[in-house]
Amino acid sequence: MFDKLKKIFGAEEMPTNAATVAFEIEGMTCNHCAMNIRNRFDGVEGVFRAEVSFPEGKGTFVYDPDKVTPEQIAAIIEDGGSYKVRR
Ligand SMILES: [Cu+2]
Repeated sequence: MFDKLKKIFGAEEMPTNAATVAFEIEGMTCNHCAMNIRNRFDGVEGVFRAEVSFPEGKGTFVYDPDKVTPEQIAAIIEDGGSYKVRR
């Protein structure tokens, strides 16, 4: 997994302590919802990767635990109230 991340982000951006969290996400009705959620993480410091699947109703996030918490990631998903993370 770290090798894969290195290829995507480049060695200099590669966190040595990257963690992964997956959430079930309620409220997505189409692929655009998944894209919408994914786009919320553009430029969010400490989130290296955001994968959201509408068919699976799920989001997987790779993050730096020194900079961001799973609760903060969940709050970004739920911002605006359209989607709900099942914790
Ligand atoms: Cu949608």
